[in-house]
Amino acid sequence: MKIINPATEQVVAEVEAADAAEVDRAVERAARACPGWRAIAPGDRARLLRRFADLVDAHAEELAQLEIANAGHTVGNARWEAGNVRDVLHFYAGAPERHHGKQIPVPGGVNVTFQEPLGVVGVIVPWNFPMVIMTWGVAPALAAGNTVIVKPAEWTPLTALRLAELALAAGLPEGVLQVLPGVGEVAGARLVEHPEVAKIVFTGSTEVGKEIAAKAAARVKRITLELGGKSANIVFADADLDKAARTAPYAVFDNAGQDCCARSRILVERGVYEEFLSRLSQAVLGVKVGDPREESTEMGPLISAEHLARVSGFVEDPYLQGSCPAGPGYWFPPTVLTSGPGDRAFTEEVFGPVVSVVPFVDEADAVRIANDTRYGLSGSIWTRDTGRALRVARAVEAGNLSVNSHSSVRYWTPFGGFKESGLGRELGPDALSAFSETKNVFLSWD
Ligand code: TXE
Repeated sequence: MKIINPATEQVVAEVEAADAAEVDRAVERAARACPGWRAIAPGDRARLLRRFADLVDAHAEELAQLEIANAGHTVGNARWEAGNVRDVLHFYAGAPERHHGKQIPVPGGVNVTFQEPLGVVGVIVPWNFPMVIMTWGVAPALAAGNTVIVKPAEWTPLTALRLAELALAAGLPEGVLQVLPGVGEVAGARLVEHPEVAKIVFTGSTEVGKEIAAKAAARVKRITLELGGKSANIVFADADLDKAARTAPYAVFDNAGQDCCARSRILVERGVYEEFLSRLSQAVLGVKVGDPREESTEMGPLISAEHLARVSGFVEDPYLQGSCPAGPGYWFPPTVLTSGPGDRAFTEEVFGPVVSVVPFVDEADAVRIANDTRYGLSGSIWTRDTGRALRVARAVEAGNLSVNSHSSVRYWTPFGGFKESGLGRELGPDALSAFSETKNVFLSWD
């Protein structure tokens, strides 16, 4: 597979694609490594994960530069991502000594529960946040005593491969963490179908997610799914309009809109719609799009020529467009649309720097529009009325909401979607239970 820098269209590496037989061999290695990994004393497993995190920290700039060259991320984003990988590894390194069972008194004895690892876990990763999304699956899976095979996205295997090297350098035993670049329909599909793979963690499109869920159901295989989104950013008339308008572009144009949490529908209370639109337009025209290596750049390119064509297909009659480089590179300008539910861009996940802005009448109308989607991943609510903020937050069908803010991700809190945005939760302490089975043992004293 040719790995292309999306900002320059230059080939940065060539990576071999694993076929089904190679996946089978990796699963065999992972299964062989399982008993040894789970037998390591919890404190020692924790130490190995901490050492892995420390090595990520020591190589943070290298990882960030690799992500910039491979995924076109801005330098600010890429550095945040390397830091997030370190933090997530440290967070779950605290788990092996704490993730254990209970004792439950029962007549005639006691029941004790154990948190048993599942075995081999497959983590299928998309191209939008390659090293971060990989780690959200890998860290809790390893901490809970599983071995892991990662299938990175076709476009973006480089940081995943480097992380696997760092894991080995940290002392993780051979076979505990493997990275297998390959094509989704070949390597990814084989991981999903392999009988020895106990669980699949998948982040990607809702369509492939449904296919994986159906295949996994046939074997009652465990799954965690993080799928698409079409999140609403709801702005009430009493909000700090200046801040809401200034920050709205970053809630959707960050990572060039290739973000499942992108607030790609802005709903504005009718009385302040025109004023908001004018302030938003100024903010959008100010977004600096260009060389992702420059510190001042706020938005980089799209991932590929195919994706650029797909995003362009959504935009017919823009209200406003910012500027972007002409090429080479897969550039698309920050774009504002004012067309509503009749427009495909308002209902489908564009996954590009395109935002639709529409007015609403009252609170009930805002909630109705926000929920009128098959997705339910995230969203924002802007108001100075705390009661209303809470009412709307409870009424919006989404897994991650923020009030007077656009942030969605903190690694010690749960992350995941309602409806077709996914199944299960990642991050936070509860993610560990998605990587273990509870075993209940009765000890008789008679
Ligand atoms: O995703 P795919 P694509 C959405 C977004 C984007 C669209 C398409 O709207 O425009 O999906 O992106 C692997 N069995 N999101 O085509 O195909 C594939 O190799 C097993 C939202 O890149 O779902 C890659 O590693 N695996 C999203 C991963 O699945 C398969 C992030 C994702 O690829 C497979 C990315 C198969 N049959 C895209 N087919 C988010 N939630 O953030 C593909 N893969």
